Amino acid sequence: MESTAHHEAVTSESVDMDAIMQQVAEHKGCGTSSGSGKSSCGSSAGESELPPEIWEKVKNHPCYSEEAHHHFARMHVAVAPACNIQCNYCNRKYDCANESRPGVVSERLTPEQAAKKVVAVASTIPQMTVLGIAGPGDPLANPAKTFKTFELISQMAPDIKLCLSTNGLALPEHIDTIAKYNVDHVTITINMVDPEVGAKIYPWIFYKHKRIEGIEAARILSEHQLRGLEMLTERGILCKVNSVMIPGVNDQHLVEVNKAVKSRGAFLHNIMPLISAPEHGTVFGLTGQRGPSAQELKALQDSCEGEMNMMRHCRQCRADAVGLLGEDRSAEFTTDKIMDMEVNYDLEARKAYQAVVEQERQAKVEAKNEELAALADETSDIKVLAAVATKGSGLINEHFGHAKEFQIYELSAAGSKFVGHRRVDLYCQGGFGDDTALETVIRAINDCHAVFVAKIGGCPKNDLLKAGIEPVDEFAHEFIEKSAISWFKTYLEKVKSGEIQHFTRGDAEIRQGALIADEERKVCDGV
Ligand code: CLF
Ligand code: SF4
Repeated sequence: MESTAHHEAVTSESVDMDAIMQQVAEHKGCGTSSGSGKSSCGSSAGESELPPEIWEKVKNHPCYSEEAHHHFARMHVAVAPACNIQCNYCNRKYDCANESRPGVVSERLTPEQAAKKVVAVASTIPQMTVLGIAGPGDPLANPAKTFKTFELISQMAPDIKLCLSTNGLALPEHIDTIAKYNVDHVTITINMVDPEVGAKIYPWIFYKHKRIEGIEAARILSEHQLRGLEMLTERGILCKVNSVMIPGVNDQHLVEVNKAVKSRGAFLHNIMPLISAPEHGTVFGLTGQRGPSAQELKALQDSCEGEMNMMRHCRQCRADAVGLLGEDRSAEFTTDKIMDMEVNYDLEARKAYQAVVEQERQAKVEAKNEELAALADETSDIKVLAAVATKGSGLINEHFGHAKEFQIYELSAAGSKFVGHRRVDLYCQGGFGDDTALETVIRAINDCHAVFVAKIGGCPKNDLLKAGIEPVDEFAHEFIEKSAISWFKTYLEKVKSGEIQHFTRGDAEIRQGALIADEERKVCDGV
């Protein structure tokens, strides 16, 4: 049954897809936005930098638009347990590490349970706009469950965008079905385009009822990934490519991957850090393969940014994630709870709520642009990073001690740019501060000059200052980018007047484990 409003909208859009994809291909990386002359890069590209048809597709997708991720939520349903390949950064006890950080596992659902869950979440969280299937194995190694789930959801919740994430091995054979179910967005994890590099990442694939190993396995996988990408973009389906950065294995090679996927029409490239703690029991974890540092990751993302749109706000979320990208509300929607929930899918109420969110977002963009105008004549080439404690909505609205992550912005004469996030241990332990956690927070934001917070106590303030990071609480509950630009203007003035000296900060650490809250959740039951 496909005659839904959602499907009709998508079908009418598809008429002009050739032109749209041409426009996507022509939109390369840093575009210069009209008016201010400031650049806006990658997935931070806003309404003024994208063709209107593309903007319509990405404006409320939290992964495809950096701006949207402050306001709109996604959810995953874990309906796909099996996988058809083996990655050296994966332990099958956990969720697919192509879109999830290892160390957490999801509750498996039937398509019917999944559909009920989507309706329950959409009724509770009206800003939830996207449903993704990202595991816990590979969605296309479980095609019947995956497509049944999409079918049910498109009937029950027609305004929700459908999203799929796959390793790509089975992609070419399922393109028509993906198009048939109006899946709006597809992610393919592509870690290499050279089978010799691939053989170091993938020990085997399972293809045509046979297990194939080594370079031949990587060759088949790569061919299917790239062919699948071409077939999707030919049909006007927006594609994102995820790549796991594995230092010494594929880090340099990812520049080549970036070029290969861009030339095949990928809209967005998401280079993610390898997470390889030994306790996850992955091949890379056990052989001591390290992940990249924060600056190594940023340098690679920066070097690819001139080529195409880069995603930098990925949270490597779990296969049953629910909520804004930086939060995890999955514990509110376990199967037991959903089955008892009375749900009322009110499309009009969802639309009305989203219209309010859109207004908030516009206000944020306007505030930023106003502040940006004051930097118009600025010629300094100083760039600094700033960490921000936020609960969402683009506001500095989180206390230092309550932050589970800090968002990182790069500030320069061009304005502010979101460049990543750093997951941290909670400093506040209910009445007292955890000094060990504070050390890890400082290591996680050690490349930043300032940290913006809604509130901070005296002790962490002093320790941050000693570490060379300025705690800033004067912009509590104000818009992040407007405030950060305002602070940066003052910083430049102080440097120019000689009041302070600008210096380059060091590197920072990317946290290797799962969040504490996740570790307290259910034990693994294996695939
Ligand atoms: Fe999910 Fe992936 Fe769709 Fe997003 S996640 S299937 S594209 S709706 Fe997003 Fe999560 Fe990163 Fe994935 S933050 S892991 S990129
Ligand atoms: Fe694991 Fe995902 Fe790789 Fe399959 S595709 S082996 S589930 S990381």
